Amino acid sequence: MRKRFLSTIALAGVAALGLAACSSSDDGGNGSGDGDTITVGFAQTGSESGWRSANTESMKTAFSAENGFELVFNAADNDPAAQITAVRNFINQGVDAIVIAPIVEDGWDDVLQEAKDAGIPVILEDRTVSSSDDLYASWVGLDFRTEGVYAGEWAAEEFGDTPTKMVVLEGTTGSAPANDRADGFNEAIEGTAIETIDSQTGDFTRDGGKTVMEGFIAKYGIDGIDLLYAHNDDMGLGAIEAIEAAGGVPGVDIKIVTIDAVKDGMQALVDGKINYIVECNPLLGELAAGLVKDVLAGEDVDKSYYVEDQKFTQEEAAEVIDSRLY
Ligand code: GZL
Ligand code: ZN
Repeated sequence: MRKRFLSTIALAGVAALGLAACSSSDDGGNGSGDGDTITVGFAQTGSESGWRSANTESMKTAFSAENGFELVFNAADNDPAAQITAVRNFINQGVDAIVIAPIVEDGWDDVLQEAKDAGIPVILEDRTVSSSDDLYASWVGLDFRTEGVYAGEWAAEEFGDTPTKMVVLEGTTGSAPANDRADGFNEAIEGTAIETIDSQTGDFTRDGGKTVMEGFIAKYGIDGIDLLYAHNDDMGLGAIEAIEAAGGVPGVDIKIVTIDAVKDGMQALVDGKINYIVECNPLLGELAAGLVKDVLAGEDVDKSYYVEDQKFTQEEAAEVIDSRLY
């Protein structure tokens, strides 16, 4: 499948298309987006990380009244069952469109079919689902597998043939980023002397990262761990607390590579406590809003839109940290 990467310009272009498509003609339809307010139900994962807060802010800014939306927001506290219930409530409420950042990939077939039967288009943002893509109109997000490859390529470059003991803080079990970041990283380190001695989920939260890292340190000791791969900055930041509490020096005794590049993660990178960060861009709101308008206006849209990610060394982070939007 040809991947369509959107640079920032293209990203704005698609969003503008969506916004323009529904301001040109005013058919005064039933919330079809032309002249009327579009009621959108947004089922967010929860508020598990700094990344999530930035994503929620981006979505709320884009799905604003001045942009022609009424946003019905639900945060499911990282509970997949609660998130499906929220989507079912949106269907019963008769919203014009539904946007979902699915906590986990599986279990979506039934409720997506119900939305389809109710004639309510679904746009996915951020994470993806394992359901057939005829059950949703479009998806916009990041290439999690490539993020994992970038992190693994750094580790392979950094450690090469040196026997290296690595522990992994996995994202939410069953989530697309956790699955794909693991796959990409492992592919990139094939053939190196990096050995995964332990791997557990910290559920993308700081507390989760700290608790699991405390367990790893209790089991292996600071000296028994050379490298930590954390699927997001927040778990890496929690691990840093655990390493320091045990008298270790994060970024030196244990090298750390994470994914997201949120402000606090980038600060830790500048401070030398993290060694490399792969970005995962949370600013998806404008594109998602443009897609909702395009879909409601009957425009042809692709099934997936990928937003480009960057990656940062400590030096590169120091250069950009003050100008970053999140
Ligand atoms: C990735 C996103 C992940 C972030 C975490 O796009 O789904 O969820 O990497 C967030 O920080 O909790
Ligand atoms: Zn229109």
